[in-house]
Amino acid sequence: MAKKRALITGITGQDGAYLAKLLLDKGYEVFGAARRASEMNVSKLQDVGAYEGIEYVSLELQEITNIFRAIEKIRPDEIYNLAAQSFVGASFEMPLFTSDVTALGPLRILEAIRQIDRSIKFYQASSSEMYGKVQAVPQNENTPFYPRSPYAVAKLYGHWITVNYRESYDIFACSGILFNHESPLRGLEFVTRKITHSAVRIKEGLQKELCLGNLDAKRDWGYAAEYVEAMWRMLQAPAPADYVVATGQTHSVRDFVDAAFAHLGMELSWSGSGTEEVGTDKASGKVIVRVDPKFFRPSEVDMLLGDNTKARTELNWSPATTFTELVGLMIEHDKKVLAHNGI
Ligand code: NAP
Ligand code: G4F
Repeated sequence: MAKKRALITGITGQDGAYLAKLLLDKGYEVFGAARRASEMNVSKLQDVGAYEGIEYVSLELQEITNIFRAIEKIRPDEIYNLAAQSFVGASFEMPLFTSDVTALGPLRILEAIRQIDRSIKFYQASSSEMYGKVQAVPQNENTPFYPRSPYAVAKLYGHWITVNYRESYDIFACSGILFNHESPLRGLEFVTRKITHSAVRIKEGLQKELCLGNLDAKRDWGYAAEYVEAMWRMLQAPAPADYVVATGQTHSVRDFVDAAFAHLGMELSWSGSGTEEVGTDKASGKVIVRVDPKFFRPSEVDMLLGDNTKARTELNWSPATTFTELVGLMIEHDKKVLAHNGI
């Protein structure tokens, strides 16, 4: 039997690496789409051992012509659209760029599928950020959306255009509403990896303080390597649908900081409040965590908590890694990186 062919956009990102590895292990022919750059960042693909097995294709989501060319040439069975301007904070500074890539990017791919071959299955990387100012707790597939950033508004467009092309043109298109998922491959701009990377450096005396924004924000954090399995399962289901993928547990940024330092054998005491809050290392009496207003967002998502019942029952998917294990594996990775690179 011929191998299935999958095209993954955003191949250089966290999820791109884990999904590529998963599909290669399942015997797929994997085509990885990355935007042309002077040097493509392949470190995450190398970390998971997927770099060699992928055929690379140059693809910019803002440019419809190269999307058509890539799909015509590859004729994939499945397309996973993971590419996006994915950092919420940056979307306030780059709302137009974010909209073009993150909202219109999936439309361009769907339109290419519509015109080239409607049997191509499509996965859209939607986000729990779409719930924003949450209208119910926990959030499931029927919870109304209330986006709070240009990123979330753009993702909401991507979600609805996916639903619309499914309903209008009978395309097997799924929207995965994924809650935050982290890993050692997470970019340093996201709060979890910023914390683990800094905590290890502080422990080793290479950094004095970790400066953060809103410590009270709560997120449903899972392990990325497990979440890509849910993406694949959506495209193997008997019929296309939308699914929440989450752990069903929520923790604050402050909880994450505590867990990271606890894994390193350090305990913090917290004092002050709001922008004056600091975390002090109990053993040394030194302030090692400080709130800095520059990391606050113009509008915040206070709390996310997902209800994964549909994914559990219809896809037989469930998360395995706990919050404490996730923090631990990220810290252990950053310890290795530090020991290896010395920075
Ligand atoms: P990520 O690590 O930030 O990766 C984003 C990818 O998109 C990178 O490969 C990036 O390429 C690519 N990209 C950005 N702009 C592009 C453009 N104009 N044209 C083509 N490619 C472009 O994100 P991730 O954590 O893997 O997340 C994957 C997807 O899931 C994203 O769409 C994200 O918004 C969504 N999502 C993530 C989470 C989460 O918690 N991780 C939760 C819900 C939804 P470069 O290397 O060239 O920058
Ligand atoms: O790690 P974050 O930047 O992730 P955020 O905004 O939740 O977005 C991530 O998850 C979404 C799924 O819900 C994805 F769609 C999206 O692509 C991305 O992967 O921030 C988490 C929380 C926020 O409330 C933020 O205000 O942490 C708070 N925070 C506090 N201090 C900080 C910081 N965030 C960052 N990035 N840096 C800080 O210093």
